[in-house]
Amino acid sequence: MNDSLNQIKQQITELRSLLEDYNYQYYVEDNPSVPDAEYDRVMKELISLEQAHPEFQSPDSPSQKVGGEALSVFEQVEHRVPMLSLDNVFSDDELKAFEQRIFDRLKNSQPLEFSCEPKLDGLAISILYRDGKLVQAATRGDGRVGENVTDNIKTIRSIPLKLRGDNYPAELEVRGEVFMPKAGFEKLNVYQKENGGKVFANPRNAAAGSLRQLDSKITAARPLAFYAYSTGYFSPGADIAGSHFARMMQLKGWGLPVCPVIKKVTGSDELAEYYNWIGEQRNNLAYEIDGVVYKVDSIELQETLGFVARAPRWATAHKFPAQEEITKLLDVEFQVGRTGAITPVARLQPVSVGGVTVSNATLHNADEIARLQIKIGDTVIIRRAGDVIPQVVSVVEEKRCDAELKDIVFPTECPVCGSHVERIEDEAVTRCSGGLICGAQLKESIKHFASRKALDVDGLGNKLVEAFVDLNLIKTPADLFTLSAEQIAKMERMGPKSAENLVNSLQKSKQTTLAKFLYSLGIREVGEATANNLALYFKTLDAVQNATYEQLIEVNDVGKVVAEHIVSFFSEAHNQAVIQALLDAGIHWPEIKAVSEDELPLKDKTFVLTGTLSTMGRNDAKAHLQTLGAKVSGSVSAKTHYLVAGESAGSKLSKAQDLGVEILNEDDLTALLTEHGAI
Ligand code: D41
Repeated sequence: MNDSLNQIKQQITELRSLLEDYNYQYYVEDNPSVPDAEYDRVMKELISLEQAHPEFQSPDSPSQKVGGEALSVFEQVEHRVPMLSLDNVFSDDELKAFEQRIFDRLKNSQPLEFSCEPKLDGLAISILYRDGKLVQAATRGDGRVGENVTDNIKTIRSIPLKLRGDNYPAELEVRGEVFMPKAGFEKLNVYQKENGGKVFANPRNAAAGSLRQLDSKITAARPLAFYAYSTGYFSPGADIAGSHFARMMQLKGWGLPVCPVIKKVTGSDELAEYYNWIGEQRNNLAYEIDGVVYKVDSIELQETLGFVARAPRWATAHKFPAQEEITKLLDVEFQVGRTGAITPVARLQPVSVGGVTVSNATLHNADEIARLQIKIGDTVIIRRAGDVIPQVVSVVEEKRCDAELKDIVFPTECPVCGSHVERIEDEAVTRCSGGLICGAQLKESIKHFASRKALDVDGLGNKLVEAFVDLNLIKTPADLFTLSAEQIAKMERMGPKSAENLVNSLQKSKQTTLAKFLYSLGIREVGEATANNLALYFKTLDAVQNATYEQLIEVNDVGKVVAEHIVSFFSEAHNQAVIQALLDAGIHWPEIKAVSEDELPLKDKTFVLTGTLSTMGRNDAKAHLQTLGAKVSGSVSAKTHYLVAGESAGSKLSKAQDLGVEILNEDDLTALLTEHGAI
């Protein structure tokens, strides 16, 4: 064999062994070491090499056997009807091609009916009902043989032990996905962390790990759920629908949970519409999904189309772009925030994650670095979710090359100002002790001071603030008001007109409210709502400045920690000096009229908040309501006057409906708060 052929053979062997490792970690250990996208890429590379060199093809290559082996500790179950796998499409073009292949095989290109549903990120199981009773449940395994997990499946609350009605087949196999809703997953991980248990990387792993417990009591304590998505074997002659959608509705009638956003559509344009529709709702769904699934609705056509390898020709998954990727950690830099918190930031080899190029990720703090056991030079998995800063999920140990690694050393001095750093016991955060001497803290404080919810200085961008500080033109927020139009006009990208505008908006910002002024000072843990409460309670700046710890904890929403931060802020001479300078510069606000408790507009009204509020946090909403005199309670009772129901509201909403409590949505709440001047 010549050298280059030898090299290819070697490459194939390496790819196979890599995939075998990945498969083992994914299927047997429930602990994937690489993202799906990386697995797919290696598999694609192997398949293309094997196709180009059939002489190296082998029956035991992972390309021939996509799936895992059943664990020997569970009894094995052979599926009477194999559990098929699903092909994927990733683009509209691939979707069109999927539809075209169906037209070609059917020799007919009339628009087809499809049944569509989300692709849940859980694990597939098959449940056998005999005479309406649940008698066996098995994991998919490799599609032919799975594991007997009957005892565990029986513990899942949404899975009925007996079917409803009486027209179900004598024997019926129901197939579907076991998954862990997001909220349950978060709770489980908090519990696991507190109790020294295993923390799961994602809801899929948590679901798989929970189902594969030898002790079903453990499974019973896990928040698992189930949606049916097809049928397997059923008794011949059974009265079962000839359309997938209708069949799902039959299952629903027999008591099985079916995903509520299942929909029947016609033609591939409507498939794409469904994909976009679900994509928009993705973040609001109670469970994790990684795409949608399209199935030709007519069972007769499904049978005509049949399957290739082990995937049906009549169905496909349309995946969302990957949210996890693999890349390299090039370096770690340390950023200093407004309160001095030092955050390690990972500098990454740029990589596209779901269409967005990511080159930085947060490493949070020293504990996180220790937990990840990460070093500079490591290959890492990063995750991007919505608009939040990307995270480093884990290190890919297999790709570690010791010679290239460098330890991450947390600084003992502030990287910006050189002041010593402190880490308070029991706190994860390391802080620079420099206060406003530290350029980084100063820049962030001034940005905060001028931000929209604080003094709202129009036309003062972040870059401009940084340049002012770097040029030593400002050393405190009060110095902003000493800047002349001539000085500003000399700055980069500024001219006489924009300089004049900035001077005007600085002048305008001097007219404010006590609440905004308190918020603008950037006292630790004093957010917008707390500042509002402080202003309403004390009414004057003097009173807030002189408030004792005991007085402060009387204020709604002010706890021990916040009270301590407030006292300590005002006891610092340099903070007092800045406040005086700001007042001297002309910052002022209207006097707050003394309103007696009796006059508060929501006095004697009890509110309960539930679900997710998108424009303000529940804490802020609570504080705003309290400033208007309302009581905010945690549970719904006959004494509740209003329930504010955000997105994904659950049992509190149904209880309130049962009790006839008035329900407000987020818009109603905003209108109410605006009407009474709370926001
Ligand atoms: O939600 C899912 N993960 C899901 C998986 C679904 N909604 N439908 C599915 N339909 C099928 C066929 C078309 C074969 C009945 C599936 C899967 N299969 C599947 N899950 C794991 C392997 C295959």
